[in-house]
Amino acid sequence: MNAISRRRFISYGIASAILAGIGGVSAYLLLRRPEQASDAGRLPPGQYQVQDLEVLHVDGVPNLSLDTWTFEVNGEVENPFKLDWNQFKQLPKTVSVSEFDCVTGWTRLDNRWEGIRFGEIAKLAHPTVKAKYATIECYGTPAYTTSLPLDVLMRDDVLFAYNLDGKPLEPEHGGPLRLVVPGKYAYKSAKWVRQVRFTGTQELGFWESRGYSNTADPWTNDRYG
Ligand SMILES: Nc1nc2c(c(=O)[nH]1)N[C@H]1C(S)=C(S)[C@@H](COP(=O)(O)O)O[C@H]1N2
Ligand SMILES: [Mo]
Repeated sequence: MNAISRRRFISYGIASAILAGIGGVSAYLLLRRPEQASDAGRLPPGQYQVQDLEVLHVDGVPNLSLDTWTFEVNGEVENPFKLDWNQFKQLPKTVSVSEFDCVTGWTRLDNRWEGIRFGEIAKLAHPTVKAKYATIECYGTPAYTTSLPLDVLMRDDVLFAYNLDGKPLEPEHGGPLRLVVPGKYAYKSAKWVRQVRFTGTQELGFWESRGYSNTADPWTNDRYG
C-alpha cells in the first residue's frame, strides 16, 4: 500500500466509524420508546396517556355469537347486502396503527388494529350520488349509534376491526367487530357494529345528541357540540 492509498484508507475508516456512531445513536433514539417524556408530544391537548384501553360504554356488553352474527349495509346504496361472519372475514384485510382518544381525557397510543377498511364496504355497496354520511348502528341495548361524513370514513385508517394488538378483540372492547376512527374522539369508534346505513344528511348519534361534538376532533379540543 503506498502512502496516498493508506491515507485514504484511514480516512475511510474514520468516516465509517463516525457514520456507525451516528447510526448507533439514531437507533438508540428510535428504540428507546416507550417513554412518558417522549410520548407527551404525541398527545392531543388535554389528554393523558394510559397503557391499556379503558372499558367504557353506556350499557351491558351484548352477548354475541359468531354463528348468528351478521353485518348489514343499506340506505343510500345501489347494492345493499348482508354478510355472515365467514363472508365478512373473506374481505381484503388491513392493519393500521393509530391512537385512541376518549373525550373523558385518556389516550392510548399505538393501537394495532386489524380488520376491513370502511372503503372496502363502500366499494361493495356502491353509494348513490345522494350518499354523504353513514350511520353506524350497534348490537346491544340501547342500540348505540354514531354518524360520520363519508370523506372521513373513506380514510385509509378507518377500519371495521376484529383484532387488536394481534389478538381477537375482547367483547368488552367491541368484539367481534368495532369501528375504529382515528383522529376523532372515541365515541365515533362504535363497538359491536351491526349495520351501516348510508344517508344523505347527517343523523345525530347517541353522544352527539347529548351534547358532544359531532365533528369530535381531538387535536382542536373539539369536545362539545
Ligand atoms: N356500542 C357502543 N360503542 C361505543 C360506546 C358505547 O357506549 N356503545 N362508547 C364509546 C366511547 S365513549 C368510547 S371512549 C369507546 C371505548 O372503547 P373501549 O371500551 O374499547 O376502550 O367506545 C365507544 N364506542
Ligand atoms: Mo369515550
